[in-house]
Amino acid sequence: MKLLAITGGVGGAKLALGLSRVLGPDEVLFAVNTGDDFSHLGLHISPDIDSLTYALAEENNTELGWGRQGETWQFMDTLQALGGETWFRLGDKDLALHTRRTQLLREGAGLTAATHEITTALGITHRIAPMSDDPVRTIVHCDQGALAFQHYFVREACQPAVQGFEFSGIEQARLNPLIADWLADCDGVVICPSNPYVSVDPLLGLPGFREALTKVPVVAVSPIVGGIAIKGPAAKMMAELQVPATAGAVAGHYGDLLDGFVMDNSDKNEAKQIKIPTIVTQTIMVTLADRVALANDTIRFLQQLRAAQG
Ligand code: FO1
Repeated sequence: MKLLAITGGVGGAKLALGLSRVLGPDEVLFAVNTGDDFSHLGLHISPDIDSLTYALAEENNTELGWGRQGETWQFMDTLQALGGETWFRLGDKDLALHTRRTQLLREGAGLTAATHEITTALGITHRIAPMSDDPVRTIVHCDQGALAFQHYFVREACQPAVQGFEFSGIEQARLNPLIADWLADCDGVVICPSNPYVSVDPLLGLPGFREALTKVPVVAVSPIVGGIAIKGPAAKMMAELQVPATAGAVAGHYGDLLDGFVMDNSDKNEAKQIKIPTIVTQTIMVTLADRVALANDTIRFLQQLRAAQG
């Protein structure tokens, strides 16, 4: 089974780790959102690439939900003492990764090549494919005006009420050829349990990507369980966009793109109302075994859908 997994943020990275334990590097490619990227302190920061990188390297900081485990914060403490910006926290080891990426980009490497250099150095064998090497930046339109994503998410701590999203640069951005080539001969696509608006929609908005997905079965794993987002502001955003914070509303958001939908056991009563094939299982991932079990459920589901498509 050769799959493309679409992911962004911590929730998606959890399932991605599970998939990486079940499928080898020639069986799954991770397509990652770069709309959260920004330039900060002279560094190119790619948070969703970092979340996935640290998850696959099993270096992720599970307390913070971002960055690296076992961090020290001398850079931040010293920057604070020098009057620098410290609202976006960079651990000392994490800082080295952003510095290395920035240096590679400055030397002319694209984001894909820079990411490959870094993931290889961290012993990761699976490929992480940024959705594009061209810049796409998520702008959050909210009651404070238009905010760059990290200003909304970190500096304002997701407090502003969202009105809509804009992906600046997306019309000119080219879908990563690695992803396009993979899609041309893969067996299915998994949309990991990521925020549909800010982690998945940037990929779906890339010229040609949505069309390329129609050739293979696509399943999405709901990031909403029992009316809440396990991680992050998805449920809050849905409420502010006057969308019910339900798994069914996530399936509706993706519309006719989906061939199947994976929901949590706690939402099984809702499954009946969903018009596309649906499986109900445990989607809350606490342990590595949970991640692997959900990966196996999702793969089996795709295999069934593919067999049914003939
Ligand atoms: N999120 C926070 O809430 N506070 C931070 O200080 C913070 C720092 C940070 C540094 C590197 C990185 O890769 C991610 C970081 N994040 C932080 C998380 C980041 O804002 C989110 O992971 C994504 O943008 C949304 O998934």
